[in-house]
Amino acid sequence: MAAAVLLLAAAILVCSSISGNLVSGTRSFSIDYKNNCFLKDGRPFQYISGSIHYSRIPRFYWKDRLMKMYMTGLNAIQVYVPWNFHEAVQGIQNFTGDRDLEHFLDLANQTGLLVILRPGPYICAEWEMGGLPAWLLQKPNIILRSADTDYIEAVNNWLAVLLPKMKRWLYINGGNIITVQVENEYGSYYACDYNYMRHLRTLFRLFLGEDTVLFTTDGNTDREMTCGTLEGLYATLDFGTDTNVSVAFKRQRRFEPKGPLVNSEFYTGWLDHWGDPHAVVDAQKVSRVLGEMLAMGANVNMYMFEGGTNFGYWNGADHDTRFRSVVTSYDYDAPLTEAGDPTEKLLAIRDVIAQFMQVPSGPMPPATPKFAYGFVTLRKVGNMSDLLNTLSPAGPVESQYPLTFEEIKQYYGYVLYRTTLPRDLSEPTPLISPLNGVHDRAYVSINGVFLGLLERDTALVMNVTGRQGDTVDILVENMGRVNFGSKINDYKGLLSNLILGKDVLTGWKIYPLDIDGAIAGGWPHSGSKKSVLAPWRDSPAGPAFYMGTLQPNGLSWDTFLKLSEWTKGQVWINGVNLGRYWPARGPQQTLYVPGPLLSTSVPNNITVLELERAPAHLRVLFMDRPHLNATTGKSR
Ligand code: NDJ
Repeated sequence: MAAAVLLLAAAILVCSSISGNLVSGTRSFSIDYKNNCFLKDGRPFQYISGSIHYSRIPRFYWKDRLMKMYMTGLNAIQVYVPWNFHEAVQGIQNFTGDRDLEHFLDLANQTGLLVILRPGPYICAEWEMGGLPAWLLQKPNIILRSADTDYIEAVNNWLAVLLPKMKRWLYINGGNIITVQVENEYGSYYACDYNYMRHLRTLFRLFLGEDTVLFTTDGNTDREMTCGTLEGLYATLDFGTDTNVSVAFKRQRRFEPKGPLVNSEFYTGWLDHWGDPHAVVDAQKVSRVLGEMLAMGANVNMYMFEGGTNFGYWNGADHDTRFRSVVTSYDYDAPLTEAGDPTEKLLAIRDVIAQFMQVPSGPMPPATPKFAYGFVTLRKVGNMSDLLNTLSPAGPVESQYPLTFEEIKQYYGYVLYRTTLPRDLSEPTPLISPLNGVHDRAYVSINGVFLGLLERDTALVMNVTGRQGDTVDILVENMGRVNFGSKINDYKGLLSNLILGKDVLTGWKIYPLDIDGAIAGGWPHSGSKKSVLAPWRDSPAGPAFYMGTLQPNGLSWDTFLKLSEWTKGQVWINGVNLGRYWPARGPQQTLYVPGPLLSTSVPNNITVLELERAPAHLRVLFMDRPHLNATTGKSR
């Protein structure tokens, strides 16, 4: 083992001792296979990089986070491009506002950071469907991440838009992108389709030219490295603090006998799922292993350096033994917190980097100020079932049997399925999802009275009573599509029939719900009269909307929203969807509210969709610190 380390170190020494031969005026970035390193402008170059996802940070804060990364001593950032974030509707791409990728690249450039670009088309990243647009699922048998013709056609169209935009940002063309990743951990996908990878290689070469350094990243096993790598794409791997560094790099050497050592994802922390313990990774371990890799001359990207937030419906999910959705926060226990604040871990990392490179002088930019705005008491707007005229302006789609979200072309959020009871049920009668077809959670009410819920992989039966002809409302929540593994064709809604006693429920009215559209249009705050709800409609149970206002106090500082004793739902402030809350499951207890969202002069509108049960106090609390670890323990 020690010999291996020495050998690797020797290779790097050669690398750093060669003299560069920069042809003046030209910019170059390449791999030096003779001396086992990258060459930038003809000189040996080692990157120390951090992952940051612009899609998880409000644009306003991009510069702040980049500056903190620069001041830690990083010389590069690693960036995913989530396809579905840019092309929500097939054929219409959005690169404006929070999606202005080129502005982000420009800010990084101004800050002095090079870029390792990961344009996918699949990215994993605990992001909805691993970044793939859900409209791909309109082809029911599509084989994602393969040479399937429907998939390839969509990929061709997307990359023909994205990659030409990236070309001028390549370092060799005057920009800051030094390397470009093809696909993402392809070797851990079952398809192992070399034709697909070859096709991507052709596309990337076509749009980015022959001189761009293209690479792949795979998990640290032979199988993954075998299926994920391809000639002409430099093979790198990813691993965390519990991996033996020299053993891992020896594996990379088996696939790339010469060239730079690269850990493309060195895990500084880890992700959280609802219901699991909060993940933490020890700062000392991170700095020790980072130091070990840098001493070998390895190029390292820390995943994540700044995690950010899964705003709206952007969280992904895993499905190994059962479906587990990822929480709203993507804090990741990373060196910069979800709110972009430097941590002890960051300072420890900076100290390690300082042993190898010159870290910029001057103080680390401070944490952005936080404010505890205190309690706001909400009031009920109404039950979901009573608000369909507002929330589903297009009205229902009628169908004998249930249709999926994808079939009615509503890909995210919530859809309401309505039918009637086929017979009197005086005794509690089982409502069953026999094929585990509820994706992912169904909230069941009869005549507006909440009776309970069904949950994918977890609760496939509940009891129902009522009379023939009663209205059955089933609100179905998409909790985020699977982003990793073989189950990424993750259709949402009611995927199969529901059985009530011995009857198959039929004759559905399926209401697509444009909640975000209604809220963006001012609902329920503008023009909403204080409604008087009939007593059974005023029950705290079942899917319902609540509203309130946070009075301006002249500040627009970051804050954290705690919904103590609320059960599960979604929150909007001033029309911005902050994500899901689920304190009952945890571990996340507070939602990050970026300060720039808040008005200093007019009341701030809060809208809550509570899916199960609101507390009697109807209060929410704005605190000056996050609470993400109601439980702790798991680590990686
Ligand atoms: O490349 C992947 C990255 O995008 C590698 N990871 C990361 C974990 O944060 C992230 O998704 C893996 N994800 S291996 C699978 C997680 C299984 C629980």
